[in-house]
Formats: sequence, structure tokens, C-alpha cells
Amino acid sequence: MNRHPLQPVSKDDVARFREDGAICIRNVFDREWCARMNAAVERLLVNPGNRAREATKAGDPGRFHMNVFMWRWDADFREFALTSPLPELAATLMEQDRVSLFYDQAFIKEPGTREVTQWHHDLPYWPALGNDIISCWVALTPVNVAGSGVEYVAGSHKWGKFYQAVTPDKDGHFSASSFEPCPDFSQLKGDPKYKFISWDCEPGDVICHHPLTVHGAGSNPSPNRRAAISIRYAGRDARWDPRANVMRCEGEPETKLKAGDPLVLDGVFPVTWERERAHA
Ligand SMILES: O=C(O)CCC(=O)C(=O)O
Repeated sequence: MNRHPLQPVSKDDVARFREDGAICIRNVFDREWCARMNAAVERLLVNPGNRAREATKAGDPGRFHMNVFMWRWDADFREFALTSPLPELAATLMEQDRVSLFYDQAFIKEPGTREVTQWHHDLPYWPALGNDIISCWVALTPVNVAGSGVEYVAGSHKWGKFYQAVTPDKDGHFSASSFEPCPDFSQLKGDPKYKFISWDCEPGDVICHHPLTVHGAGSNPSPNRRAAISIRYAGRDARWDPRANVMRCEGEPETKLKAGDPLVLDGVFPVTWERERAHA
């Protein structure tokens, strides 16, 4: 299993990520990692634990399963989040000397899933603030933009917007905030004001996005599972910000961190990559 991205990340990739707020980095993982994590996903679907969210409506043919903080109780998810090529990739794209793990999240759409991932951006969901937070969305199966692929509005991380969080299962805890609703950008595809970017992916490709880049994803009309794991890493300016109507984190960081503290905490938001150590 590879420890570094299979292809180096270029200066152009870093510049593109800054400009668009999202980029696809090809071929980050080898087949062994993909096989190991697909097996981990299979286990997760059978034993989802107590943080699972099912967004499948009654009568829908496909299961839409989401889960968070798997790294805290599953050894494969832990290795993947802490020692795989991802922390280095995250640090390189954000140009950081050190990154910590914020959390991991699974997005599994079984064949026939009807529910889409609505347009949103991530920061309003989180007890965190900052630009230096990156989501590394890892494709574990082939993903087509025409099906269940993720689409982004390029540059939307610079709009200064903070849209209301909405979960696929419409959890009222999140939607009770007073932020403006996120427009349905699928209705705005013809509007020249917006540039949409997306990528068909192969297993091992990783799409990285900024916490304020607006994105959404399709249902899964295909006959195959669509499995992705999104791992969020934090850098320099990321701060703990325990607002109302946000996600609860595992490990009780609210008892140890004050608003404004860096998003680093042993065993909860552990440091996963440091330039000094990597080059020692
Ligand atoms: O995979 C999906 O459907 C959504 C992914 C997403 O919203 C994320 O990684 O932040």
C-alpha cells in the first residue's frame, strides 16, 4: 500500500485549487488501498455504528448511507485517515507545514439510490471556522458525473457566503440556523455567471475541495455501488467554533477546547502530517 501519492502534486495543481476551490488529483491510491477500503465499506454497511445517517426514503430501491468518525472505531479507516497518502496531499494543496485530522465521512449510494446530495458547502455544518480546511473525497468505485458524481461551482469559496446546512435526511437540527438557503444550482447550469466543474473518477482518484466551495452530487441510477470517503484535514487558520446547529464531534472536544482554539487535539483532532517529520 502506497504511503505517498502515486503522482506528485504540481505547483499548477496548488494554484488551480486556490483559484477554483476544488481539484481532482488522479491516481493517489494503489489497488491494495482501494480493495482494503472497499472491504471496510462493506463492513460499515453491515455494522454502521451509532453515527450512521440513512437518507433512503421508504420504497426507494437504493440505500444512501452516510457515516462519520469511522476512524475512531475501525482500524482500516484509522490507517486510511492517519497514515495513507492523504495527509501529505492535504498539506501540499493547502501549503501547510502541518495538518491535523478533523474527521472522516462515508457517502455510499447503492444501485438505484434516488436521493441526491443537495447543493451545499461544508463549513456551516461544522463547529469550525477557517480557510485551511480541506476535504479529500476519495473515489473507491468508478464514479460518473452523469450519475452520482460530485459537481462544484468553481470559485464559490470566494463569494463570502454562508449557506444553511441541509442534510440528505433533512435533519431539523441543521436547518434551524438563520443562514440563507443554498440555491439549487442544477437549475442555474445555463447561467454564464457560474462555472461548473466535475470529474469522472476511477478508484484511487481524489477530489479535494475548500470548505466553502459549493457542491452537490447526483443519485445513483447505475447498477453498481458508488462508494466515496471524504476525509477532512485542518491547517494553520482552522479554529474550533462551537456554534448552535452544527455537527457533534466524537471525543468530546467541547470539554477541552474553547472557541478560537486551533483545531488540534490529541486523540480527537490528531496531528497527522508534519513537514519536519516527513523530511527527517
Ligand atoms: O459524495 C457525496 O454525495 C457528497 C460529498 C460531500 O458533500 C462532501 O464530501 O463534502
